[in-house]
Amino acid sequence: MIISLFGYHQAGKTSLFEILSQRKKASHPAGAEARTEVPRAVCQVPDARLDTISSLYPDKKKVQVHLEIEDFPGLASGDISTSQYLGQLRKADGLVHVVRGFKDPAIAHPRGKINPAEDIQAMTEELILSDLVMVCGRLEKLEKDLRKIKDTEAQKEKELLEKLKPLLEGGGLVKDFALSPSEEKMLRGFCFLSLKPILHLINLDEQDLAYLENPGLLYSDLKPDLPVLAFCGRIEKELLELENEDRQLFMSSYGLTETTPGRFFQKLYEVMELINFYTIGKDEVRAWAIRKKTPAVKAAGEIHSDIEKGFIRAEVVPFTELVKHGSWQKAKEAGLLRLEGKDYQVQDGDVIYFRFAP
Ligand SMILES: Nc1nc2c(ncn2[C@@H]2O[C@H](COP(=O)(O)OP(=O)(O)OP(=O)(O)O)[C@@H](O)[C@H]2O)c(=O)[nH]1
Ligand SMILES: [Mg+2]
Repeated sequence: MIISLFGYHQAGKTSLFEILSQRKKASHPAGAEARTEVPRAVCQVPDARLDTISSLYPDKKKVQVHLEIEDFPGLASGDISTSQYLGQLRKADGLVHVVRGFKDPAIAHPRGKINPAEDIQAMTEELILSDLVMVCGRLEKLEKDLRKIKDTEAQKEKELLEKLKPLLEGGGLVKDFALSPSEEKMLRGFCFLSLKPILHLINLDEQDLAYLENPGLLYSDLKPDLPVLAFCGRIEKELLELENEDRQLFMSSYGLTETTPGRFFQKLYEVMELINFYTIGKDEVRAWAIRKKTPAVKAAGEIHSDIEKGFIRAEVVPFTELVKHGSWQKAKEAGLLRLEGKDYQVQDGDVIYFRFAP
């Protein structure tokens, strides 16, 4: 899964990238490549349930969920529709919009003033505009083609885009449009930005650290239903430089109880509607991320396409039962193992063994 960090210039994207990937310095590609290549890092998602399962199987390796994050170069105001990175941004599974909250007068803001709520609104409009440009371009092409040749599929697509266009023109997101499964399939290839899950991360000023848990109190014009999280890039980057004990001291001196990655991934999971299931293999105990409502057969496919193809049954023990009984075997003996079929919707915290015919 790919998560793209993007936003206006100098908002703190690279700082966040380093904090999430726990790198002291992001290794950006050098030379000519630097102009086109977006730095990527693999992040391990902290997971207390996996730690617990792993403690029951100390001989097995613990493997956390890995998510890839990308650090996009900063955008100027109004830049997104023409950005050379637009194509790559469209490939993301989830977007993280990094928004400047810190005040430093030495660092200019591309929109002229520090106002997170306005930045979020402006960026949202930019995402919508980039989708609208695509819709208009495609409609033009379809109209031209349909004048030459009759094509029912193209006609259906045209009708759908004609419904979508006024919504976007009115400032709506593709996400707001109630799409049927067939319409969703028809639009999949567009990779609309305003259809993607998005989390806004406000990079707070050190002075405003007291608002970390509740940035809405500081920025009262933030829409309350927006998925927003605050962090303080400067402080957390300093934390990266410290070893364990000093870290704790430094954190308590600022009254911090948790670092950004834990809070970030929890919120990202909510926004992207992700859940974890677990497997206990011969050599490793592992967490897997899937979207809510994923059927068991597709969850099996996350592990290996052969398991999906040869799927027979999913043996399921919920995390709480596994922990209560101390092992898979004991939970099974207590009659807590369920056999589920292909269409079973995997639940958050399910521990699963997939039976399959190789
Ligand atoms: N005062 C203050 N400065 C910060 C904070 N976070 C980042 N900065 C500074 O802002 C500048 C930009 O930070 P980056 O993390 O590189 O921001 P960016 O969004 O990746 O920047 P571009 O990629 O150039 O768009 C750096 O000089 C940072 O030191 C913060 O929380 N407080
Ligand atoms: Mg950067």
